[in-house]
Amino acid sequence: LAQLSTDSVRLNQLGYYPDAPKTAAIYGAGKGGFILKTAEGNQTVYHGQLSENRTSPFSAKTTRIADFSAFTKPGRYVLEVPEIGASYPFEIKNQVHDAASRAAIKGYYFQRMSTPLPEKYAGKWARPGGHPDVSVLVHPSAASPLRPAGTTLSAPGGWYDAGDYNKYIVNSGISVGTMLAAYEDFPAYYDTLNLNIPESSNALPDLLDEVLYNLRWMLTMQDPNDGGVYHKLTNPVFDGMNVMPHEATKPRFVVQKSTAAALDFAAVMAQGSRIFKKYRQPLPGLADSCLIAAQRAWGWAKVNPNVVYDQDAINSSFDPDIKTGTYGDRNLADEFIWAACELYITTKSETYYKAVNLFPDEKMPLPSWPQVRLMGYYSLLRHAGEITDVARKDVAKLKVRMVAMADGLIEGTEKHYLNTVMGHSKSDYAWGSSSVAANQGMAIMQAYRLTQDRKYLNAALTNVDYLLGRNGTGYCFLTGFGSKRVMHPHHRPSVADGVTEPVPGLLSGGPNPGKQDKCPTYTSDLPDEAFTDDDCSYASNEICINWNAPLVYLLGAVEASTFS
Ligand code: 9MR
Repeated sequence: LAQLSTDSVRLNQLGYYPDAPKTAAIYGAGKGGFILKTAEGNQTVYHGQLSENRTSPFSAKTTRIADFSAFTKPGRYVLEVPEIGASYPFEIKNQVHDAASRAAIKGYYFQRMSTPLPEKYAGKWARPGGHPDVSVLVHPSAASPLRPAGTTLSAPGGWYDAGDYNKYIVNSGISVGTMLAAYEDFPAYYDTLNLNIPESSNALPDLLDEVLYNLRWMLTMQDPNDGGVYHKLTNPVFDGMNVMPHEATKPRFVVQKSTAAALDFAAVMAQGSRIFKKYRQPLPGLADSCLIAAQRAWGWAKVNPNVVYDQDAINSSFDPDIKTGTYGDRNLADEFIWAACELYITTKSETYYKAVNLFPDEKMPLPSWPQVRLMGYYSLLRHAGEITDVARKDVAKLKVRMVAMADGLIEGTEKHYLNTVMGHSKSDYAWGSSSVAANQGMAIMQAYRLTQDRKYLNAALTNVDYLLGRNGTGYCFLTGFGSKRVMHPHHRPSVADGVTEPVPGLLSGGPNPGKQDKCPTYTSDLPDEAFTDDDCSYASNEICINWNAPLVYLLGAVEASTFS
């Protein structure tokens, strides 16, 4: 008898909503049936036939799909395929992603800097505060007459970007924008969601409290003298892996201002302004401060429309050299679009709408840190009921395009070897591929919101399944969740804290055939399998705020929608 393998049966390791589609991908050719058994009593409750063989375009491996959508009874089950194997146990129940949705937001609490994380909120991942950032040096690349090189400024708080200890405005921008989008789209869901964070008892929903922790830091990155925004706050070089936040005490710098930083900052400050307006108590003045900050950053960007952060150029002119992440986007047209959209929506001033060409072509590029055009479009669609005449025709066209984009993403899912939207093309497996899956899900949810057609919600769920286990690696990519778990993310606190389990609620980057880290433990070069659960793997197994954010959106979206 062939050895039965759990890894051959890939499914969402958390489970499925009773009324949602439910499928597993079985690795291995053949024909035949599958059964569902209760996880505890070993009782067969359902049997079905596997699909025809399918082929992965990346590995030429064969899979078959087990579809048990017709089975809707809540409980804990395993799926078994004779002679192949049985899955990990999973659940069928309402709110099956509730814990994951909360944890993905709470992951940001664990990324907070300049503050201790007491056990009350952080459990066994409690730690002292690190990086006060109250005496940050002005790098020569950032020097101005009023803020000369070597003087200091205070810019505490915010989230660590990723497994490293630096903070980057560009990446903070898309992360905050995505989380605020989640709030704007599903306020009723988030208004009551308690995350057990220090602000849980205040009048603000916890999601907004968490976002505010980073937004307040972002405000400190604006030069009050000209409205420009420093590109990042960073050590010159990355710390060693085995260093806790409070042990990382090297000097920190703000570096050159950039147009991308100013525009991403302007976008989220404008968006934040309209959201925080509702909370004059306990936040008097915050909404106004955000809007003023947004307008000043926009003003700076209009005068400085092409200041790119070019780290090599900076290092050839100034000391010390800066070697940390660059987020050095060179095409700023989309950042102008995003900022203009948010400023227009918040102020209703058509000046912003007309300031740049918001629709230079018909493209609908999936969001990522260097590509934020759709962030602006999502907001326009969300606020379609409040726009002025100037935008009406465009937004009507945009609706059609948004739905067409979702249709394009969905096409082929039914016949796909994993039955997911993720992984139709090799290019999906970029650095941070998990965020591609999550952003595809977020884009498709926009079509669901526009049409209320259930096929979009079902399609978005296929990528939830992908992230939680139905993928080429068999891993559940969210730390703290699933049976085949990520245990060794490239995340300094998780490496250095002496706790066996990594910090929970963080999304691993996922397969990346680029393998730029040259980690020795990869076992595959295949696009959908080039992943190693090893902390040396910053290219496949780091965590990052702009990857968690679309997961927060997607999990919140499915929890807030029809199924729960
Ligand atoms: O997510 C970023 C990815 O798109 C880039 O290809 C990569 C190399 O520049 O950098 C990634 O971002 C990293 C950042 O530079 C530093 N903090 C960790 C980020 C995730 O790996």
